[in-house]
Amino acid sequence: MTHTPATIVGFRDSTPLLADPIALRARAAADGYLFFKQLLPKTDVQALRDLMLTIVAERGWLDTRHPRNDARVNAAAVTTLESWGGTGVDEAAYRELQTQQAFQQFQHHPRLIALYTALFGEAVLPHPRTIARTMIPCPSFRPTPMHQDYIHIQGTRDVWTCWLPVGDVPRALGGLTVMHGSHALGVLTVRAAEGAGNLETNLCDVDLPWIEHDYEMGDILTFNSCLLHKSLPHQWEDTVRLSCDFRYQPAADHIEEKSLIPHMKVAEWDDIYANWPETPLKYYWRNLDTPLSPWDESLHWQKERICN
Ligand SMILES: O=C(O)CCC(=O)C(=O)O
Repeated sequence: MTHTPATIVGFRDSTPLLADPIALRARAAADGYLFFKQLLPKTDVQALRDLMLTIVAERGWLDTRHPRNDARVNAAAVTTLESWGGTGVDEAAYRELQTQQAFQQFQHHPRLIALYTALFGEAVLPHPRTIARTMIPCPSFRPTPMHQDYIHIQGTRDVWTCWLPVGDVPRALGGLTVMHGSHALGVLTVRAAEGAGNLETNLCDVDLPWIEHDYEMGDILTFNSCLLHKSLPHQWEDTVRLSCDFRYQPAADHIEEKSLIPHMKVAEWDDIYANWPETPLKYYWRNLDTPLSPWDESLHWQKERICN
């Protein structure tokens, strides 16, 4: 018999713990995730939203009868759109976003670096592989299945994802939900699935609650790479959901090589940097000498019975 986990609405805000790194790490270790209300200035996130929406608007995917910032879909224009690798847009649109300095440098936001420095208590490596999701509700769209990022990232178990809503993301818009304390279950087996990542965790008889939240622009959720998470159903069929996934780890820990290359190999770094001015952000990780660890392909094979 399978068990249906309970659902809780609303994260506890960890902002007060930023001044107390020991308590911050204790909560992170116990829960597997941390939520920060208004960690980022709204104006900074709005600039990123403007960039992402400009790229989709230029392709005719937004309904021009509404203000661009409302992110309303031009349903007639997206009937044949295929979400490339779970990014929500096609490969060309995703490549254009990935080449933007304003997008790539967002993960170095001083407030994010300060958060992960407090969490790790040592120098931080933001993973060069950055991910954006411009989730356009089109016929081929599928919500992100339940998974652990470790399967896709590997390297050290001390990688934390920053899930950054780029705009308000109420639950009905399909924001991220996490299973409280599930990082303690270890690395679980997977099966093939539709939606970002194309792998879903096999989960049997686990009595841990899912936590959902109505995110406001400026909030961030961060979680350990073994924490189970998924997106909620995208119920607003006329509105795009925008978010980013940035990953962070202690710079001295090992990393799997694919975390150092652009997401989905959408471009080479030289192409991404082609129109940037000179900046230390180019190839920033090469100064850190983070050791490499091998990829374990066997984590992608299903080894257990399927319970859900
Ligand atoms: O935003 C989403 O739908 C998926 C994000 C996610 O699960 C991830 O990047 O690991």
